[in-house]
Order: sequence, then C-alpha cells, then structure tokens
Amino acid sequence: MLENLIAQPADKILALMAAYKADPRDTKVDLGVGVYKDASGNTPVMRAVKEAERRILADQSSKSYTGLAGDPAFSDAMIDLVLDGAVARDRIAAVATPGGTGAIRQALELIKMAAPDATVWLSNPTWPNHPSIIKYLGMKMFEYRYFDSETRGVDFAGLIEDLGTVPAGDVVLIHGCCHNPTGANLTAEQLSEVIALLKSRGAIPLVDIAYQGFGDGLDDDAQATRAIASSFDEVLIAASCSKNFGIYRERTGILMAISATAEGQPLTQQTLAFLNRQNYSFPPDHGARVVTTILTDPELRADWEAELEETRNGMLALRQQLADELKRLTNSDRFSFLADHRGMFSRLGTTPEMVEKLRADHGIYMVGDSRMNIAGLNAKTVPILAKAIVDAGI
Ligand code: PLP
Ligand code: TYF
Repeated sequence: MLENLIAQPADKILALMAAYKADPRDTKVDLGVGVYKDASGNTPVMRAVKEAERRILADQSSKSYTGLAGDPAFSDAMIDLVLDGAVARDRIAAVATPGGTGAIRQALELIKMAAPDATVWLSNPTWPNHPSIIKYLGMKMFEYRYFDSETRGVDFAGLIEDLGTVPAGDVVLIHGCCHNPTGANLTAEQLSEVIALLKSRGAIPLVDIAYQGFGDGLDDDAQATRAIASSFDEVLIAASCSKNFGIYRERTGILMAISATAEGQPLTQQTLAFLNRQNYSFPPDHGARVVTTILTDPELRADWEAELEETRNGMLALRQQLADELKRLTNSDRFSFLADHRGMFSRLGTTPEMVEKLRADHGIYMVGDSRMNIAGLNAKTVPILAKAIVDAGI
C-alpha cells in the first residue's frame, strides 16, 4: 500500500528553517519562519503564560475530556478579545481548534458541507497553507489581486476590480490584519469599500486573524474583523493564539461561525462540534486554558498586554531602523514601505535569484518570494541586511 504514495510538495517555509539550521556560518540571519524572536534570537515564553501555567499546574484537579467544542470559557474569552461585542453573542458558534491552521481547516470543511460548489477567493499572494488545504479538500479556489509589486502596497484598484466579479455565495478569505506574506494592509476606508462591494455581490467573508496585537495594537488590529463581522449576515473567523500568546506548539486557535440569526446558531454549533469529532474528537486544551486564564484575570491580562506591546513596538522600531538605514544608503525613499507595513512580515519585492544571492553571499535567509520576518532582525543585524540589499543591487 504505502509504496503507492506520491511524494507531496514540502512546505517551503519549513524547508528554509531546516536549511538555516544546517548553515555553519555564525553570521547567518534567520528571516524565514514566522516566529517572534527577541534581540538575542530567542522565542521567549511570555511572563503571563508562565504564570498561568504555574496556576494551572497547582490548581487543575482533572484532565478528563472537555467538550467537543473545547471549554466554553475559552470561546467566550476569545470571542470577546476578537469581536468585543461587534456581533450578538447568540449568533456566534465557536469551537476550539488545533491552532489557527485547525480553525482554517474546519472553516473550509464547514463551507464544503454547506456549499460544496462555492469557490474560495484568496489574495494573491497569501499564506501557502490556504491554497494547499483548499486543494487537498478538493474545493475550488480563485485569486484576487492584492499586492502592487511597484509600490509594495496594496493594489487596491486591482483588488476592487477582481472582487467585483465574485459570484453570490462564494467565500472570500481576508487576512484580518498583518497580511502574510506581504505586510501590506488595507486602510479603514479601503476596507469599508471592500465590505460594501462584497455585500453587494452576496459574498461570504472568511477572516483569518493570526497576528492580533502584532500590528497597531490589540484593538486596532481587530477593527477590520469587527467591521466585517458586524456588516454581513454570515461570517467565518479563524483566529490563532500562536503568535500573540507565543504558544506556537500548544496548538491553540478558534473557529467562530456567525449565523444570520440566533435561531440559526445551534445548527452551526452542532455542525462544528461534529466536525471536531470527525477530525480529532476533542481539541487540545492546555493552550486554550492558558489563554482563558490570562484573559479572565485582570492582573495577568495587563501583564500579557504590556509584554505584547513591547513585542509589537520592538518590531516597529526594527522596521523604522531598516527603512532609515536604506534611505541613508540609497539616498531615496524606495524602501519607505518597510515602515508602512505591519506585522511580522514584509515582502521586499525582489526575485528568487536575489533572495538566493542574499543567502549564498551573506547567510541571510528569507522566503523565496522575498518575505522577511522582521522579528528575525536586531539592532545589529539591520545595518548588515541593509548593506546586503544595496550591495546586491535590489
Ligand atoms: N494564518 C496565517 C496567515 C498565518 O500566518 C498562520 C501562521 O502562523 C496561521 C494562520 C496559523 O498558525 P497556527 O496554526 O500556528 O496557529
Ligand atoms: O508563515 C509563517 O511563517 C507562519 C508559520 O506550515 C508557519 O505562519 C509556517 C508554515 C506552516 C505553519 C506555520
């Protein structure tokens, strides 16, 4: 049987991680996988997470099963964090999932059950796991223009033109904030236009929010998701806790599915629980419990928010430093987009050959599409990267 398997394509981001590890140069710089790193290159366990874990270790009296949807307290806390009352609670069905990826997978399975012929529209480019999972599930997908490779901002005219052709009942995947891989995001005004357009087309939004708190702050980063959630009858939201709580390996995420009415919610909730059962029965609990503990304890929550702010501001400072350094070296504003982008990533906008040259000549690792993880830099490596970019003639 197993000899019949056909080799599947590797995840390029994860392959790059392995190549970086194998590189013996001590000057190497890892701007690959989207994991936050502090100035010394460590991915710390956040203070509030450590404290929540200490409390759970001391107080937890059972590890019996939770429910198929996970602990309802986790759903309540996350719905509050992401939506903050933008939608009536009784319209929202929710299940805990293994990470944001699990939430996306369950969202797509839900769409497939409810509308097997629907096409899922993806920004070009998007996180590679989006098309990969859609293809695996045998669903239809289509791209909408998103990135302007000249300005390195959003190609808004192209996006509007493409989304203007979405047929009623199709699903449009939108990054809630901090677009991966480009770092380019819609303004609030542009988002309003997109919402009006998609409503007029009868489209259903699927929001993927994996970086709340990494861009402009916890509330600002959720504004787009809240605006979408409050504007449509039906919305799906996949949220990840991996980055903003720094609990990547705990696999913590949530899928929220907003029904048109409160009367419709129980069927959606029951279907989500069914889908969890088909795939893994009960979702992982530890990370979800840590998140719930933090969000429901004012002291822990304040400490978490403070550390998340430090993280966010650190990345913003690195963006500004890199943009300033490149301005100095090139005597131009060509790279000012780096300070305008938000989140962990920026797409530099160069060729795979140049990306390879940076790796071979300077040990600088970025994804082949020239996506850089800004958190992989520190104040010392920013000038090294800037000089390498200029030397390479980018
Ligand atoms: N969506 C996007 C756009 C991402 O970049 C990520 C990666 O972190 C995820 C979802 C989900 O991540 P995880 O499954 O680790 O929570
Ligand atoms: O885009 C990234 O780098 C992160 C981490 O299969 C990641 O989202 C990368 C690949 C993957 C899962 C997570």
